[in-house]
Amino acid sequence: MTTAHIDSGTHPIDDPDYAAECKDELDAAGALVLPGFFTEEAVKAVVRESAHREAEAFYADSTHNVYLTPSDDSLTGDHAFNRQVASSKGLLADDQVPADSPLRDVYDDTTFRSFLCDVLGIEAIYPYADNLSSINVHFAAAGRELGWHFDNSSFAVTMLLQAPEAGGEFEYVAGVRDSDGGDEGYERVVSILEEVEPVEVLEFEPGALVLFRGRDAIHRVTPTRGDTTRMLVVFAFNDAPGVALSESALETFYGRIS
Ligand SMILES: O=C(O)CCC(=O)C(=O)O
Ligand SMILES: [Fe+2]
Repeated sequence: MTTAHIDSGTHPIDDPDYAAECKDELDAAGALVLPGFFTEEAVKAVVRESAHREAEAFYADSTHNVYLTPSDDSLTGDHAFNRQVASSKGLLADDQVPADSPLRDVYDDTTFRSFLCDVLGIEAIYPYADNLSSINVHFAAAGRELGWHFDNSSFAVTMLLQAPEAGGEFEYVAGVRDSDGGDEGYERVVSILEEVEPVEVLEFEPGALVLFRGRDAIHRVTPTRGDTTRMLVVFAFNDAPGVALSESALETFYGRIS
């Protein structure tokens, strides 16, 4: 039985043919958008339980390089590795998501998890072993953004809760680096940061499920414009059990380690 928060009439996630179709699309495009994956009621309930907690969100207000690593003094300041971009969005960590939130029903749903495995082509997925990383709610009020970066994890699973009036667009360029092959794509990174190489926009509405291979595709979310905060859920999984983020990563992303 699939949780009622997922519109399984439109998206029959327990049908192997449907999962195979979705896998083909993800493999071909590096991203998969399934509009109306979550019911309107579920989206509304999560907005209702989260919106008033925007002030409790943690804002790192940091600059970082696109590789999310410390800079390297042996390289020049304008090297792709040392160029800094700004990220100013905030987030609620897993331990701030209510126990009875629809987000937990979705995250724990075994049909949903096996669908994700089939689409991603992996055997099994597991929650994070720490109490902060698994389900996060992101907020970007006017002027806030997420700077260009590559993800550490090979895949991301998100759901938009609330779209801003303008801005807050997900921009990306696929295949900029080949992390397995050791090519960090320095030249293209510089060309994208300098707005020479054109970028793509991934369009999605509230309630859509978005699967994205962000380890080798550089991506960002442009600054929100207008009075409506962009709100988005990130469902984070591991392909091995018992994995926690390091204390330094927890400190960077959440400002605390537990
Ligand atoms: O907000 C989004 O749509 C993408 C979030 C993202 O790229 C991330 O959390 O790494
Ligand atoms: Fe990302």
